[in-house]
Formats: sequence, C-alpha cells, structure tokens
Amino acid sequence: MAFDALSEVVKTERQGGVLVVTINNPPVNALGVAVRRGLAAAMDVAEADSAVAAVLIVGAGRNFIAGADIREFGKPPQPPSLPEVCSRIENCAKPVVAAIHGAALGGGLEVALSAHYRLAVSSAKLGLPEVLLGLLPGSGGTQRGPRLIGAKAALDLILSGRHASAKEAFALGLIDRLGEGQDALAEGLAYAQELVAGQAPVRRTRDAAALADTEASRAAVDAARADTAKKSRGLFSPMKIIEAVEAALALPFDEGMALERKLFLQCIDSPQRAGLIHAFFAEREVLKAPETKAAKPRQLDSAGIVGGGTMGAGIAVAMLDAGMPVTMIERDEPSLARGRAHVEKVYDGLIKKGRMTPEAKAALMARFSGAMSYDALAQVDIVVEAVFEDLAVKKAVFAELDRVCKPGAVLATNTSYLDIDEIAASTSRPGDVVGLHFFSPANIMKLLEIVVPAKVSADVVATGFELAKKLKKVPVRAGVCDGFIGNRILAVYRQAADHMMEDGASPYDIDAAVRNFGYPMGPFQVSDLAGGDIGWATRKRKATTRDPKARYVQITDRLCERGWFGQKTQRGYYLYPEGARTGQPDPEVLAIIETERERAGIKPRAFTEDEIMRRYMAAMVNEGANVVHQGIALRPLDVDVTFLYGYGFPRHRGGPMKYADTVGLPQVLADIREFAKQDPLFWQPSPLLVALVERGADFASLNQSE
Ligand code: T1G
Repeated sequence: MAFDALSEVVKTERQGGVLVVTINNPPVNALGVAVRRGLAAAMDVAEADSAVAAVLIVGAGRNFIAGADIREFGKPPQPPSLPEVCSRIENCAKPVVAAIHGAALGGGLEVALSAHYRLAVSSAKLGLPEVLLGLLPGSGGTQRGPRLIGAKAALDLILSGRHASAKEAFALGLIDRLGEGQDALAEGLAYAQELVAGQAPVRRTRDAAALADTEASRAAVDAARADTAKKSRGLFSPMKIIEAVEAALALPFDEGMALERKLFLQCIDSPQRAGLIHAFFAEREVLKAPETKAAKPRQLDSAGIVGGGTMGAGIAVAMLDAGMPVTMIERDEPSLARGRAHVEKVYDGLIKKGRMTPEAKAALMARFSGAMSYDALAQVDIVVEAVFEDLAVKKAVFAELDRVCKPGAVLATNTSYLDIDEIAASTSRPGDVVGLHFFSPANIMKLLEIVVPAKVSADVVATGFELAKKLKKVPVRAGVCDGFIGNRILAVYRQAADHMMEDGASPYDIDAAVRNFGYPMGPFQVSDLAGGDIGWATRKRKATTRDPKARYVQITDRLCERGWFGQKTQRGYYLYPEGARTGQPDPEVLAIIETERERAGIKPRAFTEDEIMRRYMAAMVNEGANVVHQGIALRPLDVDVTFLYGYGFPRHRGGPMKYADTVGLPQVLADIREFAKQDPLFWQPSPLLVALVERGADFASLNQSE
C-alpha cells in the first residue's frame, strides 16, 4: 500500500487493518500547522477506509512529538487549532494508538492523551513542560491528564514541567503498555493489531475516572495552590494551571476545555511567555558561534587542572562528574592535599545528603590524580589553569604548560579579568590558548564564558563549546576585555547601585527592589555572599587607572577596611549572627553610609522602587549594548544567556536585553539621558542603543535567527 501524503510532514500507510500515521517534521516533530492539518486529515482517511480497523500514530526521527511549534506563539493562529485536532483524534470511531519514543512533551503528550491507547518504549520521556515557557497545557492536558492519572500526579507533572520516564509514566497510568524494545513503530503495530484482534473498544480519556475520589482531588488542588503561592515568585502561569485543573474536578469536560483555552490565551498574552520562550531559543542559539560552525572540536578525553583552590576543585568536580580522568597540579604536597580535600568535600556532602554512595564516590575519585610536577600533564587533551589572579603567576604557569603539554593540547585559563591575549602571547602556541571562565561554585553554576583571544584557532574555541556540552554547561562566546561579558556589565550596574546608595537609597531597599523584580538576591546580598574582599582587591588594582573625574563611592571600602567582607566574616552589608545565611540589616552600616554622604557633601533624597529598578536596569542594558557594539558579545541574546545562567537574572524576563525590548528602547534611552543630567560621565548612552532607537529597531533585530 503506497504512502498517502496528507501534508508534507504527515504520511499514512495501511498495514493490514492498521492505518499507520507517521509525523515527520524535523527536528522534533513540532505540531506546526502542516502537522495539525495532516493529523486531522489522517483521521478522515481512517474513518473513510473500511479496511482500517485501528489507527497508529508514530513519530519519525528521534522523537514522537516535542509539542506545539513554539515559534508559532505570538503569531496569528492558523486552523485547525491543536485542541480541535485532539478532539478529532479522540472522537475517531476506530481505536487510535499512540506509540511513543524519544520526547512526548506538551502538545505531543496531549495528542497521545487524546488517543485511546498509549505505548511507550523504555527510553521515552513524557511531560507537560509548558510552565517552563510561561504557558499551561492548552490542548486538554489540564482536563484529560487529571482524569487519567488523578489530580495530584497531574498537578505534579504540569507544575514542575519535568520529564517522566516511560517506566514512571506506566506506573502513573499515563501509558497502557511499556515497550520491550526501542522500535516504537513495530511495538505500536503489534499492540494495535492485538487490540483489533481483541475487539478493543474506543476508549476516550475524557471519560476516564481518576478524579472519582473528589476529596483526594480537592485536597491535591488545595495543597498545590498553597505550595505554589509560596514558591511561584511572581510567575503568572502556575496559578492558571491550578485553576484549569480545578475545573477538571468541577466542570463537565467541554466546559473545562473552554476554561483551559481561556486561561491558555491569558498566558500567551503575558510578557512572561515572551521572556521564557526567548530564553528557550537563546540558550540554543548561543551554541551557534562562528567557530562551532567552522571547525570540529579536538579530542577531549582527559584533563588537567592547575590549582586546587575553590575554582580549581570545582572545575575538577565538574569534569569528574562528566566521566573525565583529571590530573590536578599544585606547587607542594600540603596544597595538593588541600585541593583533593576540596574535591572530596563536594562528594562527602552528597553522601551525607544520601544523594551519592561511598562506592560511587570511590569510582569517581579513582579518576582523580594529583601531582606537583607539570610533567604529569604531558598527555592530557586539555588543561585549565585556575591559579591566583595575577598575570605574572599565570604566565609562569603557561610557560610550564607550553614546555610539557603535547602538541594539540588545549591550554585554557580560568581568569575572570586578566588579558588573555597577553597570556597567550607568552607561549609558543597562542593558537591553542583560550579563556574558559567558570563561575563559582564551578561544579554547580551552568554558565561558561568561552573567551576568544586574537590568535586562537577555531577548533580550540569549538573544543571549549564541546567541553561545555560534556560538562552540561551553557557556553557563551565572549571577546577579550576587562571582565568579558558578565563581570564587565556587573561592574557598571553595581556602580549605579552604589551611586543610589550614596544619594539616599538604603542598600536594603535596593536589594528589596531587585528581589521584587525577580532576582533571588540584591547586589549587596550578592557581594556579602561572594565576599567583599574580592571586589576590594579589584578596586585597589584599578585605583591607578581609574578616571579621576569618574564618581567613586567609598562606602564599601569603609566596610572592607573594618574587615566586614560579608558572610565569611559574619558581617558585611548585613549581619550574619552565628553564621546565618540570611543577613539582617545593620544600623552601623547605615551610620557609615550617613558619614560618607556628609564627607561627600551629598544631601540624601528618597528613591522609589521604580526609580531604583530603572537606574539599575538602564546601567545594565546600556553596558550590555556597549558589549554587543564592541563585538565582545556576538548578539544581545548572548548577553541575556550570560545573565540568566551566571547572574541570577529572572528567567521570565528573558534577560536584560530582552527586558529592554519589552520596556521599549526609546524609554530606556530617555531614562539614560535623564540620569545623565546629573552625571554625564557615567550615563553615556551606548552608540548602539542610540542607533537602534533612531532606526526604530530593537535588540531582537540583532538576534538573527530569532
Ligand atoms: N517548537 C519549535 N522548535 C523546537 C521545539 C518546539 N516545541 N522543541 C525543540 N525545538 C527546536 C530547538 O529550538 C532546536 O532548534 C531543535 O528543535 C532541537 O532542539 C499546546 C502550548 C524535545 C527535549 O517545551 O525540550 O506544546 O537550535 O536542541 O537537546 O499545550 O528540544 O536546532 O534550530 O533542544 O535533543 C512544549 C521543548 C511546547 C519541549 C529535544 N514542548 N523542546 O532536546 O534538542 S508548548 C516543550 C525540548 C506546547 C501545548 C503547548 C527539547 C527536546 P535549533 P534541542 P534536544
């Protein structure tokens, strides 16, 4: 029987009495309009063909269906809608089987839920992750899901957005059959033929009865609402999800579907949806750097780390977790022992929490070795230097690496500030030197700035990206400048915060405003966590080159002079009695600020939360524009991903540059020009921002493929 193409992405073929409907819409079989039309047409074919006794829906390629086509959101909807396609499938007069492999996510799982029977191979992943995009399941997931698996299980899946394994899905009742092999088509066909032979009836999920225990269902909804109220930190869609699932308890199916649709469209209109979908695509676009397109990565089977301090040990853990053998170099035995202890401390902590066994730790540590001689690095594929942040010290390390490492080894530095071109130039192989800027704790923080010096070869940069993939990090390509992308922009908006503090805003009000904006912490809490001594050392290092005309707020220096570095000294901007992690406002700090204002001749004034955030974000966005303008970041989305994964920027706002587009660049520029009236030296509008406003464009216009 020849294939009958209902659309270029959906094909049908009758195999015996089963009509096999194959979705083939690379890369992930997203439910774009052509797929929706193809599926609806396939149901018509099935019903019209008397030789068809059952229908089997499968996906071609790596996945079943990864959901609605996210790129269609925000654009004018094209019929049929996915809810219509799902009810078409559910109302098919012949049994419909969904055979799942790879991902069945969002609308993909909703298509499967509208089928009458579901099978999944053991490697399949099933979930309703719409909440991660600021949405809710908009094609029956909130109505069919609870009816099939109960309110509690459905709310857990939908509110977490997590992917359930096929095994768990089977246990939940989300699927009826767990495939033995990995061939969904073969397993699905056998299952459909078995159903036909057994004259299995059409079984609509809308009629499933897992909500029968109304008391338990009610309790699940109430518990989820209470928990979400505490945890959702201003997110829009979680409460809409609960409202939709609650409707499944109380309303007839069709009315529940209508309410789900209404709530779904409210989520579509929320700016959080735009921010979260931007983040989804941006974290995939950052992988597409000129070097990753132009070159293949080098071998990456073994690694060396120079330096066993906090960063060196964290990087070693990340590499051990990724399955790599790691050799750590330290200058002497005690330092090496300290380095090993830092690494072991991470795993001992996991064992204590019951998240690792001593055997697993032993297996990991078996791939860890330490040495004092650089000769131990002669055969490794990549070395990451993580020693004290001093140029002379780093050059000495690279001279040793240049002497011992094999040809083709990648020589990386974890410097956060120093000039990598100068470090590279100190070796005979500058083409092999690259910056790999990890963030502390390096085994936890996802961001990895891949810093590209002038002479580096493309395959070395591509190797940096490959390492990021191996370590499950999010890589962002950055050019060489003081602070690269993240720390350079941080330095500027941190200054803006200091200016506001000296002008009258309390550091505690500034932190509160930043938290209300969606950050986990404000700038003064962050500096207390990181330790004020690091910033102090940087300010002292820069004192000789600082522009004497530039405003310099000395308040933090006053605290550092007293040894108040933050959590590690039980006080900084906040007091941390008995090592508490949450600080208390400190009246002595407020007194010091008062004194500094008098010394600087400043009459304090009031700041509203709105003004605090406009200044804070204007400083961040303006410097972000400079970083893009100077080619340090490839696109505005690279700045966004840097701040989402390295600086706690609230994901639902999409990143600073996306946020600026949401506010409108003319407004941001107007704010900067307003602020420049008091301080024209600090508030110099970025030429890129001015140019974009003049041509009526936004930052998104520079994110090509978006
Ligand atoms: N729509 C459009 N493009 C998508 C897509 C989607 N749903 N999913 C992935 N892509 C693109 C992605 O941008 C990338 O493109 C390529 O596919 C490979 O993806 C009505 C409202 C499925 C687990 O949230 O989680 O259904 O960069 O690099 O690592 O209720 O993609 O190559 O150009 O991630 O193998 C709900 C999102 C949608 C799932 C595969 N679904 N996708 O991971 O590949 S909302 C999701 C994923 C919805 C309904 C609602 C992952 C994956 P490019 P990749 P991967």
